[in-house]
Amino acid sequence: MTRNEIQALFDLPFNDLLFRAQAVHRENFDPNEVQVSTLLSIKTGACPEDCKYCSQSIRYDTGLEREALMAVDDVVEKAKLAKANGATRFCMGAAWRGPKDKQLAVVEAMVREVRALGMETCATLGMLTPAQAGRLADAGLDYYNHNLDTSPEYYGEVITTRCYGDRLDTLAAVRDAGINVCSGGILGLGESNADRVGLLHALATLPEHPQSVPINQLVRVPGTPMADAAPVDPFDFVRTIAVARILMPRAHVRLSAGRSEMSDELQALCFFAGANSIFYGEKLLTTGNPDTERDNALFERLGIRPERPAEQSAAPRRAAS
Ligand code: SAM
Ligand code: DTB
Ligand code: SF4
Repeated sequence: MTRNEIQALFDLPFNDLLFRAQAVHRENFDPNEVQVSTLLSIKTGACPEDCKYCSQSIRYDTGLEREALMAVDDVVEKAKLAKANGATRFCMGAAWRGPKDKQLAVVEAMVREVRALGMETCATLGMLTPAQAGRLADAGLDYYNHNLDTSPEYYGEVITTRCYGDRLDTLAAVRDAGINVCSGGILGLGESNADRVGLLHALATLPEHPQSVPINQLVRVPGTPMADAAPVDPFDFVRTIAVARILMPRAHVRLSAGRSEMSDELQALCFFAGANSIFYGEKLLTTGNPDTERDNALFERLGIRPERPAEQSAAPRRAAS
């Protein structure tokens, strides 16, 4: 798939694009099921990286309170709550450039215990070496989130403390360890439409499609360089979901950050375009998310059911295959 071919999908009349995306969606998924994940920030703020969108970078004064790495028991309590509220996957995020080996040992314990609750586990900890990815796989980690964020050309405008190649290396380490890859991007960083094409091209031409593709709308955080970025045209957001669905037919496409700013009608269009996963629970990592009552009501009004996770295997994917 070339960038020109992807651009041609973006250029389709809206109804034609959505019809195609919905057809692909139906061939691969139950169109009335949406996967439900809950996020927890297990280590907050003071991140050495300079991602211009992020509340947690040490370089910007966002008023965020720092929190050291949480205790394993406290994380397990939060996971139990998320499970009781209906989440089937628990995603643990840390504001690190990458974990130190001692920190990773604590995360491994979290993964083991959350998995023992019968939940799917996901972590997003920054860059990983192949050895670190192997350790997480051995602990039973189901998914690792590591976003490409934008096109390779635009990346340097958003982050200067690491490069696109670093991101691709971590994704390779995760894939090779047999952990499911969760990788997507953010819209609203001031990128052009061509950059959105470039992002989806990069994701869809990885050696394997990511199993999960989060599409975030920038949450504009006061104090960050992106605080006043122009809002995304909602139809362009829907188009991006639709093109992601067509390019990566078997991936769960997640309607991720930014739902608090979206109407129910816009979210419904995103589901129609092929989004079939959300973050559920009142908080993302540091910013707000729709409250659970609103999400439950939306699912009810749209006839959407939460997706039940695949039978949990006793061992991680690597050992199982
Ligand atoms: N520090 C790790 C990293 O960046 O890989 C993991 C945590 S980081 C907060 C996870 C992802 O959240 C980022 O890659 C970015 O795509 C997304 N993100 C962070 N701040 C955001 C914001 N203000 N709006 C939308 N997405 C955001
Ligand atoms: C992803 O793509 N989006 C999530 C998750 N992966 C880790 C994070 C969204 C963060 C939004 C800003 C915040 O709450 O700090
Ligand atoms: Fe740090 Fe991740 Fe935020 Fe970048 S996105 S500043 S790496 S926490």
